[in-house]
Amino acid sequence: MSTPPDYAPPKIWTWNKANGGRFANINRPIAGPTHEKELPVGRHPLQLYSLGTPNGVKVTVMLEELLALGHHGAEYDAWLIRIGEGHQFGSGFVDVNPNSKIPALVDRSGPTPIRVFESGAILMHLAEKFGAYLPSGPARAECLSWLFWQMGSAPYLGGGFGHFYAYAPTKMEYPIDRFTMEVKRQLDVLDRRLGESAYLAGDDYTIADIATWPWYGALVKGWLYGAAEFLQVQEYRNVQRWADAIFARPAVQRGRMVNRVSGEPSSQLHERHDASDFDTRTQDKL
Ligand SMILES: N[C@@H](CCC(=O)N[C@@H](CS)C(=O)NCC(=O)O)C(=O)O
Repeated sequence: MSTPPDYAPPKIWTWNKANGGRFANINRPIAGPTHEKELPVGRHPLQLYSLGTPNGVKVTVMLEELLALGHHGAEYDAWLIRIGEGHQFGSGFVDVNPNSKIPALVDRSGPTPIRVFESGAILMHLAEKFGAYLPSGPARAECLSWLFWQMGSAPYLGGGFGHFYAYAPTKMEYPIDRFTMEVKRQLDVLDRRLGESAYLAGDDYTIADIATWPWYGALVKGWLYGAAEFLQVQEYRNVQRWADAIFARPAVQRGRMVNRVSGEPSSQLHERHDASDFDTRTQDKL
């Protein structure tokens, strides 16, 4: 193993603001707002404050899937929260999500606005509200088990593997090795499950798939961290089959475009306030 630079932790940790690598301007050891900023409110019942990262895409895919099923009550305004610029620390955003992370939703369909944060909670809120993509009976427990598996597992992929493999200012063998081991184990967990059934909860597509695809589907398609070869993602054949089937869904392709700020300009719809925005307001058309 290569030798890491020597580091002896001091007795008491102190915040070295310059030490955060590419996230130095947003990483902080304290919660709460940094500035006053109201959130905008559009005309639809659901107001989403988000960004097109894997956690954000879960929710925009779910909303597009609900609309595709004909649930007009799922019409939404998607507002852009640029986390690299610290928008998640504005007072209005912190009122909706005290954890200062996207995605955050305000459901304004009833007499009192309801805030929902954490992507898994948002998916459950929407699934229960519209009676869709969360099965009843025995498949419900299976669906929730995989949904919560995803919520607990993805931080090892994003915050662990992705951070040390792609973003850390220096490459260190120990954390890369540790998190690669875990991510490959997680891919194998998924591959074995998807060898038993078409989707994670069984025969039907559910919020468990909607939550998992933007992370592990994107990973096996080579869209995350430039790590496809390193992880040998082609070996996970069942995950590949499942990822392709989900990507073929028109609602998934629309959901991926919302609040997206990188890639082809024609694939970026920074804000979504109407279904027609997909045809008229992508970055190549503005
Ligand atoms: N467990 C949360 C994680 C959300 C999350 O980590 N969001 C990231 C973007 S993917 C974020 O907003 N980061 C901003 C920050 O950490 O300041 C969820 O699933 O909603």
